[in-house]
Amino acid sequence: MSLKVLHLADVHLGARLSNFGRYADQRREDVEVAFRRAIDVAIERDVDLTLFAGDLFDSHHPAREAVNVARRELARLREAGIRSFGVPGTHDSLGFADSVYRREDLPFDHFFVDPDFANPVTLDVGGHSVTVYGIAYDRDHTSDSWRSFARREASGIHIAIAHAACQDNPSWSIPADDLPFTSDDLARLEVDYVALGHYHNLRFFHHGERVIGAYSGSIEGRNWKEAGERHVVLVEWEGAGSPPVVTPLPIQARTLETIEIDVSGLADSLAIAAAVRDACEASSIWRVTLTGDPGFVPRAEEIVAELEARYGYIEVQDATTLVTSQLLTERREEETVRGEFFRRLLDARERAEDERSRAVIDRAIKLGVEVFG
Ligand SMILES: [Mn+2]
Repeated sequence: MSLKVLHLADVHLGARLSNFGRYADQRREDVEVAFRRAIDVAIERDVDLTLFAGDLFDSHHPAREAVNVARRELARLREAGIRSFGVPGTHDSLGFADSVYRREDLPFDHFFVDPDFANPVTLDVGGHSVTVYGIAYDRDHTSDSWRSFARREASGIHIAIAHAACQDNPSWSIPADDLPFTSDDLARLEVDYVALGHYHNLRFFHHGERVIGAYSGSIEGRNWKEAGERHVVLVEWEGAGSPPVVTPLPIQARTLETIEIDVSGLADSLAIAAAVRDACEASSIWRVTLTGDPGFVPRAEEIVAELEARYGYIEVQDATTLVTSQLLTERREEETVRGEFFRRLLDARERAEDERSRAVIDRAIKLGVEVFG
């Protein structure tokens, strides 16, 4: 047999994304575009199953439009004959009496609502058996869920879905709601693949050489911790017992990217804007950190205003220093109040013991340049 599965998680439909300011509406569109693409990929690749590992919605009570988007995309899977399995997440938990999953009849083929893995579903795919386990965390009923997992006596491929937090470090205190587990817990399940949600960056888990599970990550970058490509994971088996072949597929509508640009030697803020244009392609959303010593105070707001039309949304952070500039070299020689001001700051900077104090003094020097010239 061969089996093809698409694993996705952390779609967060209905998130406000207000951290993108005036561009928030467009970012919400971007999430929908990425989600539509994920469903397109499932259809184009002709997968047998899709697995939704939680946080399909950003809240347990999402806006009507978000519910409609989910309903429409799940219906497309159904029309294409692709079966879909889901579990709730932490954002869209079943624990709320008015949880979206209690109120809405979404067209999943199976949505797990039990507080443990005790009720898997065994189904027939092309004459072969596939067993899918899922869990919906419930603070009143879930106890050591990972260790109580029992593999069902069924031939074929076994897959688990969970929205859960990997405890890489035993000293981390992860709340029980986040269903903490270790890599060993995953290996002990003895299933063929664990589709995980919760952590928003792609990560694979191995047992020896073999992949035993993954976080597929968010499908669109929600903040700067989610920079770079966002994925869904295609998982394929040649047959029961064979290791899965896993392929992360980039799915994001727009990539968040960060870059440092040394602006030493540039003449003014317009020149900096031009340098950003050269370094950063328009298809991505950027956070630009300016470094070096430009000899003037870069005006981040001016640079953003200059570039907004091209990027839709862009952040500019000024991490430049004026310490070695010609301007400061001249100022510190002056027998004036202004000269004294800069001398004292530069002395304090030399004595500063950490990066943070130096950054504060660099900021004070820039304010001085603004006030005194
Ligand atoms: Mn999430």
